[in-house]
Amino acid sequence: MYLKNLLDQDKMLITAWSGSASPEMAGLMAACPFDTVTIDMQHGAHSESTAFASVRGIVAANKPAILRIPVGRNDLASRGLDMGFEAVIAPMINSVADARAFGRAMKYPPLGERSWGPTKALQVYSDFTPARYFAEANARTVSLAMIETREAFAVLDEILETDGIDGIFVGPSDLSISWFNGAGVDPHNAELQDVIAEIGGRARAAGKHAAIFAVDPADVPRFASMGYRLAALNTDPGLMQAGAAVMLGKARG
Ligand code: 3PY
Ligand code: MG
Repeated sequence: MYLKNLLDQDKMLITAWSGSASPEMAGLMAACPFDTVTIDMQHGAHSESTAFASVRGIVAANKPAILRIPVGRNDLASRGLDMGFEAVIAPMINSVADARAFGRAMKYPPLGERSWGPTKALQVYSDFTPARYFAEANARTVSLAMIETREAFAVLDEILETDGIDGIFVGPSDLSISWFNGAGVDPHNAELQDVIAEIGGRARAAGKHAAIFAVDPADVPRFASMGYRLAALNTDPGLMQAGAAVMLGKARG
């Protein structure tokens, strides 16, 4: 099922987060009971070739593929869609101009300026003819603007109204750094939870998707109660460490 349709079901979706530059690992995560897999090109080790090579394995597992681009790389947003990613997360969207530039790269006219060339997407989704892809792409592709600074929070409503922006994705770690002016990384800070709740509520009130990164599994139900409907659950190294701790603990009694 397409991500857009999964999001329309209005239940909390959980995405795996692939930072290791390995299409095999991304495919393995897609085979786990996650709802989607996100390939991270901002802080993850993925190159363009490992990111693009990951799509087929994710789609083969019948899961939507999501891409996080590096800061300001809107060229990779449209290219990622061309390669078959259904959604793109853009970090550090701190102004309406940032949001507008991201939205333009994600949507064909009249909403944006995306250029035609979804060759790989048309192969991956064999139910699409070029005409049908063009007709449906603007409604089906999902653009998520990362809200992770005070500057972004100050213009949240304007970002939510920007053409081509389908929703927001909160980065609680960067938001904590910005909110407390560099005092530390504190994504679980109590004051910050009120800010995160307000962002989720305002996104939903504007009719937009609310997504967020969860460091701990216990964060996910709390974020769901704030209106979020897509959460990333830590990272592939994090899963490995948590799994190793459980298995080694049992093995060593
Ligand atoms: C953040 O918490 O700042 C993120 O970008 C999560 O990946
Ligand atoms: Mg961040």
